[in-house]
Amino acid sequence: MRKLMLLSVFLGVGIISQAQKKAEIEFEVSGVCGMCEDRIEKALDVPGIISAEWDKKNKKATVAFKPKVLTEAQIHQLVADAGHDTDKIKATDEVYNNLHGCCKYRDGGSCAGENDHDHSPK
Ligand SMILES: [Cu+2]
Repeated sequence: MRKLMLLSVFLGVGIISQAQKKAEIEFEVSGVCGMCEDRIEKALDVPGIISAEWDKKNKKATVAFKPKVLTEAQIHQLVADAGHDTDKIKATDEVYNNLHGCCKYRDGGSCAGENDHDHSPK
């Protein structure tokens, strides 16, 4: 069982390093709720992005992309354009102000009453 796992790890690494077509980054993105998650992931639904995931608990976005098509800075810009601050690029006040009230992460927005009930202390 253990050998099999090791083997698949080696195979996986081999494929990625051979192709050199995929990069993965993780960075901080401010946000509050499931709506934010949809918005962030939708903003990253563009050619060149293989997968994008935003974790509302730790505010981390994990993005797999093709470095030949997009740069890391462009990815941060896409998120900022959707109204969410990243650890590199801040959203403009204009887009930020258009966010749903409960998504206003800079002003302590919280989506209380949302069906997923996240009442954990901050
Ligand atoms: Cu939200």
